[in-house]
Amino acid sequence: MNYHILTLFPEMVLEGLNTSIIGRAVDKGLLSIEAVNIRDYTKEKHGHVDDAPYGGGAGMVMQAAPVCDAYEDLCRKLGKRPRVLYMTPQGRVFNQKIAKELSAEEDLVFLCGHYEGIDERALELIVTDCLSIGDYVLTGGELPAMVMIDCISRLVPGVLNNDVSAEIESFHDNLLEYPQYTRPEVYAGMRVPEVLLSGHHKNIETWRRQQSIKRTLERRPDLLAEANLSKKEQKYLEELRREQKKELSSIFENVLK
Ligand code: 9D3
Repeated sequence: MNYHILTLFPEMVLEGLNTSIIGRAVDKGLLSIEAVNIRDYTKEKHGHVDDAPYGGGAGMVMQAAPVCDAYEDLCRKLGKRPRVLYMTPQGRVFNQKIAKELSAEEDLVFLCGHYEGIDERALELIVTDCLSIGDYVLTGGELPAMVMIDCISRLVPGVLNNDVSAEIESFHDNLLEYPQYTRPEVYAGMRVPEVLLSGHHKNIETWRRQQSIKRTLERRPDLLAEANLSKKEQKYLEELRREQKKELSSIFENVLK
């Protein structure tokens, strides 16, 4: 996987991605990360890449020419026109499924905006996908690009060690993970659940699945719509839901008393 990041802050993305697992994958030759400084493509003598918006308004808009010229120069070097992912709060919200799809590409271009955005004509000419990382306001697209690169990279074969990547494949049927414990058996008066000390693998497996289902119901009930549960597990979930309802109605009763 070859990433090409078009940005006004190359050192920000390069510094953020040269560590740990991603850095090692680059050293192994599984990934390459190249930052293209959009400012290198300005033709203005003062190196400006932005100007005031036509029609007025606050802030500055990144000009079309340096953005398009940076991309065209890259395409010329690569001999192809890779997908351009524009980092924008107006984009589709990035998720694991999108990551999986993007991990099949050989080259990806990340276009990071700053200021109040990029001249719409540049976007019309080169952008293939608009992506956001969620509904909150950041100062630019660099952190979103880094988030997506981190996420996509761990899906590239060889980046993670093999037993972790086997876990990704199963992805636990859209359920949250069960709680984990390690030594000591008692910490701050709290015992490790007895079943985990029993050595009974079947019971441990059942307990973990149930914990996953319980957590998902409590914390991310939206995920359950896509969950893949056995008949027994569906029954367990129904049981939990009945208990939830009972708790709620006892709260209501107390309020009405
Ligand atoms: C006029 C300024 N803004 C109105 C609220 C729009 C705006 C544009 C660009 C606000 C922030 C930004 C900078 N953010 C990104 O470039 C960005 C982003 C984000 O802020 N949140 C989540 N995902 C993303 S992807 C790119």
